Amino acid sequence: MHDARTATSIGRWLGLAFAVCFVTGLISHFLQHPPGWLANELPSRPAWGYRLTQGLHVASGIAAIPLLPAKLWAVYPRLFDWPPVRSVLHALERLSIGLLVAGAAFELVTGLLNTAQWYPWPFSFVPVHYAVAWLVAGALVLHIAVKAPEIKAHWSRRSPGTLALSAEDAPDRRSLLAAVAAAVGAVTLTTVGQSFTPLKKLDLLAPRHPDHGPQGLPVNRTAAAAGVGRIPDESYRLVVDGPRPYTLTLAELRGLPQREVELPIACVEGWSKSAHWTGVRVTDLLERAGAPSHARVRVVSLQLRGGYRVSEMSHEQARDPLTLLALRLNGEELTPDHGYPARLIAPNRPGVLQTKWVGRLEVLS
Ligand SMILES: Nc1nc2c(c(=O)[nH]1)N[C@H]1C(S)=C(S)[C@@H](COP(=O)(O)O)O[C@H]1N2
Ligand SMILES: [Mo]
Repeated sequence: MHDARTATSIGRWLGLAFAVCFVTGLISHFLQHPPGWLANELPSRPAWGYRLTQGLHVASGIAAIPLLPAKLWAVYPRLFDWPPVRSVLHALERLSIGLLVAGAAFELVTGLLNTAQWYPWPFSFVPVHYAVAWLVAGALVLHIAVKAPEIKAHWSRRSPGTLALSAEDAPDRRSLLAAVAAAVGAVTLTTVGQSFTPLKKLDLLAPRHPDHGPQGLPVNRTAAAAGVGRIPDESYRLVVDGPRPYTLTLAELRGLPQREVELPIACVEGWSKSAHWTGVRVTDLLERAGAPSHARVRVVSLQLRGGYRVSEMSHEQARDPLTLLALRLNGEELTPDHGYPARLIAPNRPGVLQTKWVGRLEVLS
């Protein structure tokens, strides 16, 4: 069970999980933290784009959690190879494996704790998780390149390298691989329901259930936690700041043409759910302020403190007919926890950028 065939069998599943996790993580990351040159170019379609990339990111990361220890267990006797280093090149290769193992374990642990919104470390999660992802990707490509001849020799059961093994080893390996597959299946089936809602009945282990929350939708930060409480109707104002700035009362906002859209909230922590939203098209509000069609837009919450009180939209996201300043959710007025009296809902955006308790739209030049 500690031979190259076992390592190859588990390794290719682990490699696939890491590849999916890396690519979807990059897409999700750029949708949440675009570099300057990309900030006004983010696409608003497909509307479910972020829901898919972040759902796959979290699911592939969770699937990798049983795969990584299984792979390490299959190869650990090699840690004690003698002599420990045969050449400078060999030393460098072993060093890169050390980096790969430490980085991979770090990504899976920090990612998993992030899904539970638990940050028991002094550093900022996003930049560190992102930087280490590149390190792991580089070390993994190097590892696959170095091991390519061995991987090739043991790719299939009928590969020449595999045939040389004694027949009585086969049942042990089959049991091990079956156990690993069962573990991956179990952790996947009991968590994907947090975003893949057809399987929500099986969602037993994910921190969130897509149905649990006011108006049938989970809440990450409640109004109380954000320190906004219930905003009184009489004092609420929406300020639209552009070439022709104006202010609307809640009654005026409710008097504007209302649209209904179906869009998901997809939280970076892994849960997502589609909902029906009713409100005023942001593009109509911007048009009235005389905003140029190519302008970026900043959305500012009435929340006074906290990282997610402000978000920005590319012109395409701001002008998409699906993008609403929503007043209603699933046929009812928003509850305070969902952003009463008005919150942003836009296609292909991370949940953290779907700003609640919106008080201001700013047209950026
Ligand atoms: N002003 C403000 N808006 C916010 C947040 C926040 O902390 N403050 N949290 C965001 C996060 S992380 C998510 S996932 C969504 C969740 O929306 P919901 O609570 O209505 O489901 O709101 C977003 N909007
Ligand atoms: Mo979120």
